[in-house]
Amino acid sequence: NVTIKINGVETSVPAGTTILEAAHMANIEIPTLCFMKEINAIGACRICMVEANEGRGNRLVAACVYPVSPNMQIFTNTPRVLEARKRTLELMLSTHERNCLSCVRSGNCELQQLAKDLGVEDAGIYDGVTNHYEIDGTAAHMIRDNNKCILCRRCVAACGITQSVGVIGANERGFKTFIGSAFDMGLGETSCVSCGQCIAVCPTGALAEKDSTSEVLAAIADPSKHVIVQTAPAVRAGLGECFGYPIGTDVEGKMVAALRRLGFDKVFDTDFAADLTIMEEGTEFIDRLQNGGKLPLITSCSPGWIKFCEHYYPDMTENLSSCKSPQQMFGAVAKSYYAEKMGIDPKDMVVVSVMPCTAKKFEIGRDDQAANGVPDVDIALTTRELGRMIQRAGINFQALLDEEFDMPLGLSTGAGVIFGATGGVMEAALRTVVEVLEKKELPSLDFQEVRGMEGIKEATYNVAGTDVKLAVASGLANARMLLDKVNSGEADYHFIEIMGCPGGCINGGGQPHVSPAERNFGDYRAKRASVLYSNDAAKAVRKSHENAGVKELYDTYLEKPGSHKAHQLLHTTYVK
Ligand code: HC1
Repeated sequence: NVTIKINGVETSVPAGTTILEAAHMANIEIPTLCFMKEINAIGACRICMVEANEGRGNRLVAACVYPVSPNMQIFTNTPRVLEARKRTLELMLSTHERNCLSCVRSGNCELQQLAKDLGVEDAGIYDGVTNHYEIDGTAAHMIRDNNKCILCRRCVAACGITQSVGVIGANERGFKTFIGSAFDMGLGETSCVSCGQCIAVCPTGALAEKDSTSEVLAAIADPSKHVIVQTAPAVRAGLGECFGYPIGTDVEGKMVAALRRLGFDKVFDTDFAADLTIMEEGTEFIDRLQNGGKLPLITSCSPGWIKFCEHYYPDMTENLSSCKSPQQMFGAVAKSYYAEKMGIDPKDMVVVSVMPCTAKKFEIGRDDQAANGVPDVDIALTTRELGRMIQRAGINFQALLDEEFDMPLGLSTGAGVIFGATGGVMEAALRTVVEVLEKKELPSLDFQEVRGMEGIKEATYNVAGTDVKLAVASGLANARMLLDKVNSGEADYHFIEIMGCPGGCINGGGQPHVSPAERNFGDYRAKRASVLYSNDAAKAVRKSHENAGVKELYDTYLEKPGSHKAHQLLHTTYVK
């Protein structure tokens, strides 16, 4: 350890710690606009400047990259520091489109917050020539508005390093520099996988999901439409953050109440379809295991991962489960089984989904996702969009009393809800597959080895005399590492779960933005995941094959898992 002083107060931190980390340990948050822990220590934005004295007088240094040294004195709050930050910010603002009133990030924009904190009074003092960019709306899920970009390059790091996709970077040089795809192609023309991790880290409104809230409002206002909504597992673990609840608060009941007040005809749960997915995918796994099918079987619920597989590992698409994602299974069942039950023409139904994910916006428009001759799902919203709709409708979210989902598509088990955390699909599948193969009840339903936020997890379970080898990866750079091990023959798993976003859907690209301090130093992913595991533990039924609603669906409509009708509605195909 080394002893240093921060603002005159002595403290001791591990050698090699950066000033930024040391200050955090001493409960002082130094503002950052580009820093991302472990992946983007480039010191580009110069907002984290502090004064450091190593015996040669005070010098301004960038706290995110400058390491502490013995007896260093650090000053984070002097007039010189504040002036340096303010000046840098004013320069950024001089080329930033400042239409804060209508910006989607107004109220939680990091740039706006800093301008307020630093007392930037007239952002126009450096005004002069600026660049003007076309908004890129070519991708199904998001827009890029470079007029609001501050060139922090966090999106570039998220895309290239976290996700190993790398379809964006800096184009041109100097004053003309802008972030975009190679040759300035539209994002929709590249091999972007729609994960939205770039949006999650963007400090401003330069990147945002495509907003579909007005389409939803129009559908609700149309009396000829029966408009139903489904909510993904992870939404209940994130939505509360839009209304000031601490990270890790379960707001399932309030969310249901709010959706009813927005005017949806029925409020259902994607978790129902997650249970259904386990029935289909579990059956597929057992079939492949026992009949020499293609292994490892790889899960198919995460559309960012599916697109990644199709673009970057086309030879492995045969390993993918043919199951549609729960979002899509829900829509297919709603527009067939439920529509028939209710006597509604599927053409008059609008299925809206609320997802923690931006790739779900892309998924709804994929080929082979319209089992009933109409799209399985019509509109996919992110958690953030739902938050905005509730806010705009004037619904006092905090004051709402908990309400229950509608039946029959609102019934779910603990296995369905843990889908939203990395390892959850695997655990849910194991609860069913092990019981089916061993023909007896599991003594414990908790498969701890596949829980937790590590990027890659491995486990082997002896199931009915066979050692079943499993792996779980979240985040696409981790997926790449795992798949390379499989391809090289270094690993021979039977079953793999892959989720596109690090930590799984709880950290999806459509979840509420978290502060830089939480993102870099907090454990927001684990806190959100704990909501799902508590929700699971509190359920009376925790195994997908014991979901009474799913059983009835098979008994009265689909016949059995893997049936012809189940295949027609619930399975899909991939492109190479
Ligand atoms: Fe997910 Fe899924 S868990 S993909 O992570 O399989 O988005 O939450 O809805 O479809 O159920 C997301 C979450 C979600 C699907 C399910």
